[in-house]
Amino acid sequence: MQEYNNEKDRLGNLLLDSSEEEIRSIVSSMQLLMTYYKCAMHEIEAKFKVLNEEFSLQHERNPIESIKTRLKSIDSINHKLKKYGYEMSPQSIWDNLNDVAGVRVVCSFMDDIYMLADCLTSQDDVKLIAKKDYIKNPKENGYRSLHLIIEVPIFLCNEKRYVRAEVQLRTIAMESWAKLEHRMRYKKELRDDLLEATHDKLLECAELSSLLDLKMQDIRDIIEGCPLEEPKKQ
Ligand code: 0O2
Repeated sequence: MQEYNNEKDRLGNLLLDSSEEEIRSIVSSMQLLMTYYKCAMHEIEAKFKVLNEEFSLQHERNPIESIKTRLKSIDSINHKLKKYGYEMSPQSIWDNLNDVAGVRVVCSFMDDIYMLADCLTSQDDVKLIAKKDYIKNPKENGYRSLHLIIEVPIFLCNEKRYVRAEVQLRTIAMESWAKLEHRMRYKKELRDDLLEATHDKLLECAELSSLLDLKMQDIRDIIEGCPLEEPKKQ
């Protein structure tokens, strides 16, 4: 009952003016929907783990540093639907949002990002819906990442259902920049003078991070391009 009441509180406006029975039905639809998204995240995470294992066996290094999954909060879902003028309902979430399930993959090197994205999207059960390459075309503030909107099947008792999710692939340097920028500025209602005073500095940091990525990849290419030293004879 505790869980039901918490859900009830969090669903806010959606539940105003609804009868107890309607509330129960909305809450249970929302729980089912969130379960679909959670399962989709697990499926995608498993796919990346398999790719990481296979690659590390062949190349003796891991292309993936970390994988994080996140389910969008009800508040954030509500906010986004409102922003785009959609109503808040389970059907509207399903129809209009692509990023309720999110998977973030932090890679060692920039070309690992494209290699993993290609491997994932060429799997025959993965449908690529959209791709935004903020590495080749960084956002105006310097933000870099490769974003994929995909659909993956989840297998339920009596059906196979395709569920949408957002995958973000980025390097360690891109992740550090995005994390700090997110903490300090992203979606914060900062005063105009503060936005102005920090814009160029953040952009400069993003460019330095990008240079770091390129140099690191260069170093790796030199090392990987060289034959291994023969073991010394005793
Ligand atoms: P959170 O808090 O990370 O979940 P929209 O989703 O409507 O804003 P769009 O075009 O669908 O717009 O999304 P886009 O541009 O592909 O970016 C979606 C996600 O990318 C964001 O999710 C962030 O995680 C990340 N992102 C995009 N731009 C920036 C940025 O400038 N700085 C940082 N740090 N992250 C960014 P959410 O749901 O907005 O936020």
